[in-house]
Amino acid sequence: MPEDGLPNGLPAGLRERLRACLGPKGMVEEADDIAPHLSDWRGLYHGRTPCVLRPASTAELSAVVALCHAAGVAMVPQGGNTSMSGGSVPDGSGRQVVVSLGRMNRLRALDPVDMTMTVEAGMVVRRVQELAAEAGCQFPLAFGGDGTAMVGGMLSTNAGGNTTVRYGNARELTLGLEVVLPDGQVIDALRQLRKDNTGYALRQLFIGAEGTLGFITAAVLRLFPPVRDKALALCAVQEPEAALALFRRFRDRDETALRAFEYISGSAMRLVLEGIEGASLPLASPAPHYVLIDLAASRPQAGLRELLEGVLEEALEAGEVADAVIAESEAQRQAIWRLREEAPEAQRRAGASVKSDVSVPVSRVPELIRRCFEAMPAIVPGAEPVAIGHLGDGNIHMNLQQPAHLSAEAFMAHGEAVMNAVNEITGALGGSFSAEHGVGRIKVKTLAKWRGGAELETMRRIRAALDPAGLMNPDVLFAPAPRR
Ligand code: 2HG
Ligand code: ZN
Repeated sequence: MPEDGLPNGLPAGLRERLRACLGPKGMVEEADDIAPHLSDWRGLYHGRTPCVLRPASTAELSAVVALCHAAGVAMVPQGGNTSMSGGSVPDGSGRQVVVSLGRMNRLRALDPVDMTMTVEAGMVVRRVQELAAEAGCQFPLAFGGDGTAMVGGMLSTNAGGNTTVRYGNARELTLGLEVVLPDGQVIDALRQLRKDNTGYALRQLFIGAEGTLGFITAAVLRLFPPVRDKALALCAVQEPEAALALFRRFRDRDETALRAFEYISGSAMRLVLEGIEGASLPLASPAPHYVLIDLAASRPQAGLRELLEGVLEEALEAGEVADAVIAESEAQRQAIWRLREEAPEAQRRAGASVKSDVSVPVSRVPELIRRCFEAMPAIVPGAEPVAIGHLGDGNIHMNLQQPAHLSAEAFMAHGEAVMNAVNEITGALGGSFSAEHGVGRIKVKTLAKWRGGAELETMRRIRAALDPAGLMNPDVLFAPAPRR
C-alpha cells in the first residue's frame, strides 16, 4: 500500500485528515478491498489508488473534496463501476483517489403528486425503479446494467438505454441536482420544478460531464404513471430496411405506445443462444436480423395486443416481417427481453470484442448496419460483426467479435482501426461516435477528432473555469493532464 509522503502515496498528513473526516467505514485501504475499484467492467483498464474514499453524506464528501483540492490530489468518482468506456477507474500512477458514492444511497423524498423522486447518487438504478413502482409510479429509464449502475453514473454519462424512444435520456428525466464542486463547494439545486428559467441550466452541465466538473450527489428524477397495459413481440426480419419500415409502421399508428424498439443482429442472437443458460429462440428458424417491440400504456386495456397483432399482420403481408412471436405471459416477456439484454454478456463470454456506440438519424440506420457489416470484417478477416441497439432512437452498438484464429491481444490491436472505420461511416451519415456510453478514456482521441475546434475548446474553457487544476477524473474526455 502506498504510504503518505512516498512517491506513489498521498501528500504527507492527508491520509490522517481524510480518516478523521470519514471514520473507519468511510475509507478503504486494504489491497483486497481496493481491488474491485481498480478495473473496469470490460477489463480494459487496470489502475492503482492509494485508497478509496466512501463518504456517507454530502457534507462528508464536500469536506474530503476540499481536502483533496487543497492538496492537489486527483479524484475519480465511482458508482457501480459499469462504465463501457473506462470512465470510472483510476490511472496507473497510484496517486488518483477513487471516490465511491455507494454509501450515499438514500431516498430523500418521493412525491406521487408532483411525480418526482429525490435520490442520492449511490442508489442503484434498479432500486429507483422498484421504489417508484412501490409508490404506484414508474421511473422509466432502463438498461442492461441497471441492476448494478448507480444514479450518479447514470447521470454523469447521460444514460439512454432501451426506453429513450419514449422517455428520452437521463437528461430529460432530471429536474434538479445537488453537486459537490471540485473545490468542495455544494450547489443545492434540488428543485422539483417543470419550469425554472433562472439563468444557466447548470444541472445540464453536470449531466453527461463524466465526473470532470464535480460530483453529482443527489437528483430530482421525473416519475410517470405506471404501465397498466403492455404487449411485446420478437420479429425476424431479412433486411435492416425492413426493421426500419416496421418501426415506422408502429410510430405512425401510435407513437405514444412504443416503449422500446430494439435491434438484435443474427450474430448477436446466436451468441446469446450459445452462451446464456436457458436462452432459446421462440421463432421457427434463425434470421439475419431481429427486432424486439415493446408497447406500453398507462391506460388499462388500451388495446395494445390488438395494435401489435394488427400492425404485425400488415407487416407480414407487406413482406417486412418473416416471422414473429407475441409474448403470452410475463415469463415469456422476460425471456424475450433476456435475449436482447444478455447480448453484451454473451459477447463477453465469447471472447474479446471491439465495441462502438454510435447513433445516426433513425432513417440512416439500415445504411449504417450495411456499411459497417461490410467494412469491419475487411479490417479483421474472419471476425464477425455483432450488433445490438436501440433502433427506435438511432443508437446501434456496432461491435466486432474476436475470431477463433486470433488471440485477444492480436485481435484488439485492430481495435482502433475498426472503431475509426465505424466512426467514419457514422460521421458520413450525420451521426455521433458516442450515443450513450460516453467518451471515458477510450474515446478521448475520438472526441478531439470529431468535436475539435470551437466545440472542444468551449468544453475545455468550462472545465478550466470549474476545475482549473484538472483534478476531477483527469483522464476522461480530454487528453490526460500532465502528471503532478
Ligand atoms: C446495451 O445496449 C448496452 O446493451 C451495451 O448499451 C452495449 O455491449 C454493448 O455493446
Ligand atoms: Zn445500449
